[in-house]
Amino acid sequence: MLGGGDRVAFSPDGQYLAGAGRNFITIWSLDPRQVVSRLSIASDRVLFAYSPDGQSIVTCEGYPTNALRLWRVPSGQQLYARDNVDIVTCVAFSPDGQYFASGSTPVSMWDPSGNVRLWRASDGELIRVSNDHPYQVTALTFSPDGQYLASTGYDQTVKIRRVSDGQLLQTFYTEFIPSSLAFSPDGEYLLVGVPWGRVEFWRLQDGILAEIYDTETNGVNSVAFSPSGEFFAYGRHDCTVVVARNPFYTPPQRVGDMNRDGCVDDADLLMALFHFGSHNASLDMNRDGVVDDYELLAVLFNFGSGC
Ligand SMILES: [Ca+2]
Ligand SMILES: [Ca+2]
Repeated sequence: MLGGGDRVAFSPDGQYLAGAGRNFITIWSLDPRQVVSRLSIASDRVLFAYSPDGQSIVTCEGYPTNALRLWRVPSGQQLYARDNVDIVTCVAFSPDGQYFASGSTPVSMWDPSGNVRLWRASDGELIRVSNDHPYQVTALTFSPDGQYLASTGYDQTVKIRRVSDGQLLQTFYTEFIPSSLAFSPDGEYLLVGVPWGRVEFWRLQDGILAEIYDTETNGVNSVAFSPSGEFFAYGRHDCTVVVARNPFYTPPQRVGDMNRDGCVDDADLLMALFHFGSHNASLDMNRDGVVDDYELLAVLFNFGSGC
């Protein structure tokens, strides 16, 4: 069906499927099942990414053009092209669709121009180039709030830059070459996949390597979190996907659950009563500076919830 395609992706709304083949990307609609458009690519190797609103696709060609193009989809109209962007190895859109970032292999080892590029999606203007990884960039990803861009590569570092001004905020040094990155949905951890047998949790608040998984992790080439953050998953070279519990997941606090045990009951009611009028910040659920009738009513209206 895909004509030798090596990349596929559903549109964010699930209505279309895009598949990369040699010299083209095909867009199919799922209902009715038919080809909607074909994007012509001047290379037999191409990477692509959907914009978050599903209205466009960025494509990154290999040799000889090394071009980057933005397309309107599903119509397949090309909006612009930028040639000679090194050999792009990874591409990602920001969550608001305003930017996309590309990582690449420098044309030469001594090319000092940098290989993490930030582009404005509306017109393809190059906003910034960062010389963060002297060799190939293997992965990059935006934080869920779109404020940060993390990248990694053959130099065995992970760099986190602020998108607004490009300031380098954090550098993590990894023991092996990472293949993949994913921010936790709350933005507090960065998951780093390492093909040589590790999945690492880096805590962003203080830059600590908070957890390492090194069993059943040989050949990790992709990592991801579930949307709630309760689980994480990684894909391995042996075509196995492993799903595991996120050790740092904290469930959202239930309204009225003063002692955070997952159940609103008499213990919470007594806490609301005994601390009525106090300024105990941990019990002040609406953060207005005082434990008062708001907290008491929150317990009463949700009494029995989660029990
Ligand atoms: Ca409780
Ligand atoms: Ca309050």
